[in-house]
Amino acid sequence: MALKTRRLFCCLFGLTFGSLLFASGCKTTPILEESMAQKDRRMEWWRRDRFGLFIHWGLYAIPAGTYKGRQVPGLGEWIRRDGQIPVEEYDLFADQFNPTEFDADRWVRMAKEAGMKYLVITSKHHDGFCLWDSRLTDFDAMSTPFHRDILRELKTACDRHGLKLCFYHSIMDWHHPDYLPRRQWEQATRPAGDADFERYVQYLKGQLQELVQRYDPAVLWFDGEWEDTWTHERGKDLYAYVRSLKPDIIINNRVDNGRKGSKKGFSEEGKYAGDFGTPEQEIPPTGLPGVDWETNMTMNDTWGYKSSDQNWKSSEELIRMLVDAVSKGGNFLLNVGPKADGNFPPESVRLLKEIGNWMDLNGDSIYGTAASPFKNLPWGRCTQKQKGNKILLYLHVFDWPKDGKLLVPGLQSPVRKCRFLANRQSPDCSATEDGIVISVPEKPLDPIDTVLVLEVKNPLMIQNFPNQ
Ligand code: FHN
Repeated sequence: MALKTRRLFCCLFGLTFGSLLFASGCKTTPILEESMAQKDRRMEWWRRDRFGLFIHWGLYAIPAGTYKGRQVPGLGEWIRRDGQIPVEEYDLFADQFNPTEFDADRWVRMAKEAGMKYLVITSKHHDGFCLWDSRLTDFDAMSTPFHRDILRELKTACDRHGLKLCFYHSIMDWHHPDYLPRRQWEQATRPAGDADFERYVQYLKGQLQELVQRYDPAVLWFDGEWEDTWTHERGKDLYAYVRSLKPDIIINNRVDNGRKGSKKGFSEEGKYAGDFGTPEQEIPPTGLPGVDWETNMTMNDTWGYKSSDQNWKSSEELIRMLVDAVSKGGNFLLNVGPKADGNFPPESVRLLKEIGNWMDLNGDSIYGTAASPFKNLPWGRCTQKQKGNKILLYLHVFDWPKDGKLLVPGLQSPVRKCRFLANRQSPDCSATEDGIVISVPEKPLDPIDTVLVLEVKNPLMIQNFPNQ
């Protein structure tokens, strides 16, 4: 049997029966016998699109950080745990869930106009509440006064506007009677009793089957994988199970338990299941060659809506974070926590619009680009595209040179073309022993990030100076 056919057979066999075939010496990705070429094909759209919207929405938007007149410290979506709200009391929020202003089409249009290409929404967060019409529980949107299938409406809107719909799904579940462990503070009032974690895993898989078969998500973004009940074996099994439901789906590394702490987000390469790393609220100092990763980031401090959280980042900070992540070979997933009425907070609307204004003129320097070939640029970042025998270098200038001379240190390649991305004007460009010097006007086109595009011949010639 030809190698390729054998691999394909192994892969299908592995996927169909959910068994895991460890790579053994052949050039394939670990965990599941899939060739690197197959993985590259599967990841291609994700690596091209670079920029997505994260949405944390659920019952927690109703208290919005305040419970029984008391501001509860911590993240908005953690209020049941941080407010030590008994499950019976928390469930009552379901009777109040009626986001009459919810308009999936408006949400998706705001994401699209911000330049986002995919949308990751919490199908179920740690509180266990489900945003779709699940046959496996009544703790879902259909059992509330709202009585609508939110994920179905978002799927229709994403298909209409050409965005990929993706789901965040929490392994940890503070509502399901079979999930273990119980929260420390509720063990006396909510004892484990005959809780059966294996039965919970079947529930988890049953809901994932509903989600994949009904809404065809492009990514499953797992979370809540850090408790002892979630083992490496279970992580590998769940990865294979979901891939068996939809072989070309992309799954993050939180399906397994290999992350080095929630702030690092990466798993030990090749040993744990998952297609990309998930650094949270931070951008790694450098990218990791050959490793796919995506920074997930809030616009303020909390993921789920919290009315007291007014610590909003500026569009300058967020645009530069997007560029920084992409310049290191990563994706950027920017979060909005909608309010209980179904509206995005006005600050989020404004920030998405401001980011979209920049992306309208400069999106080419983000989509389909690869990491910078430079170790360090004192004035900003660089992203690049290879097109046949030429390379496009997108120079992202955050700090505008006061003397009108922008030095690209160490670049030795002759520059064929040099222009501003936003208005296509061509400044003078000259080669010096220190690198390429571009004569720029007194004022930047965009004080947040002015993008210049250099076209050079492949292969790139860069001399790295010792102090760079
Ligand atoms: O506990 C969650 C948190 O609520 C939020 O969903 C973030 C998003 O990445 N993930 C977990 C914290 O690491």
